[in-house]
Amino acid sequence: MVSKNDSGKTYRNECTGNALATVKKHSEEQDLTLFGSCFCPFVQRVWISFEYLQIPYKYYEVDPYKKPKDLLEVSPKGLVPGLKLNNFHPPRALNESTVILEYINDLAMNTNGRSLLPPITNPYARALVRLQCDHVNRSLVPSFYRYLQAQDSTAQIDQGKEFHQSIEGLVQLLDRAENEIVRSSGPVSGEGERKALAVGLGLWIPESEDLGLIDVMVGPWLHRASNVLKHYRGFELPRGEKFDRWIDKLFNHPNFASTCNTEDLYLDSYERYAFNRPNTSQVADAVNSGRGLP
Ligand SMILES: N[C@@H](CCC(=O)N[C@@H](CS)C(=O)NCC(=O)O)C(=O)O
Repeated sequence: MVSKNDSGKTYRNECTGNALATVKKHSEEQDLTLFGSCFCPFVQRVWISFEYLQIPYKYYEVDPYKKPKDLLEVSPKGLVPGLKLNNFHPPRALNESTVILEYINDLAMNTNGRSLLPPITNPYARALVRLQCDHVNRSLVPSFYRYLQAQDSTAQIDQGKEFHQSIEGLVQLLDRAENEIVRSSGPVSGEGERKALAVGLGLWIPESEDLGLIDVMVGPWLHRASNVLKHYRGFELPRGEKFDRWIDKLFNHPNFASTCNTEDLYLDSYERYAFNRPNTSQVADAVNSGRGLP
């Protein structure tokens, strides 16, 4: 068990590293404004997708714990991400990372044809991806916070196992989609056809170099598992040739990497979770009281 001292650090409110360079490139007014916070994995989901889908946006850093008025106008609970739609008069807004994700994916499909999902002509493939995303939202994400907030060593061991199992559960769903969509559709004429079948299934598929919805849904937590959980809980991601290759492709994908901060920002920002300081966040409060995440 890794034991570190609580040095009283608080969350950061300015991006660093690659993420800062991306913020600077997206500081001009646009039809869409992404209200984000540098440390937030829910924001990162949406941010990666904006980059991948090549939709113009402005990134606007806000402090969701201070609940500024402009954030509350776009996100009723004052949670990030929020999305402001400036081309309506008066402007409209959306919140909830998963809803914003589907919205900008629809926008992209209608404007430049890009998409994070399998084609609409393959409803079963799309449903399998949504099953993976459902698992991430209902199992993997809550389990990440329970593990990070667990204080005594028995609870940390139990929650660590649960988090690990949750990742294994995702791997099973990734394998299922690969087998049912890419491998078992009868003889394929070649590499090109296999690539076509893999569209929207994401980087898990060895033939694919394109991000899929599942990659952006889960990537931010796997990344924080590799730095925050490793630092505060001594956690190691599962190993194996296929898993390692997926993680490597994901973390090094240009659209993923361009939204990542330097590691110190994550370690500082998550110290309050690791020591389960009271009133750390609505997410932390929900975990402590056994309620569903906000
Ligand atoms: N269900 C929301 C969760 C978003 C969320 O929890 N964001 C955190 C930052 S990582 C937040 O805004 N916290 C502010 C608070 O706890 O008051 C989503 O998917 O967008």
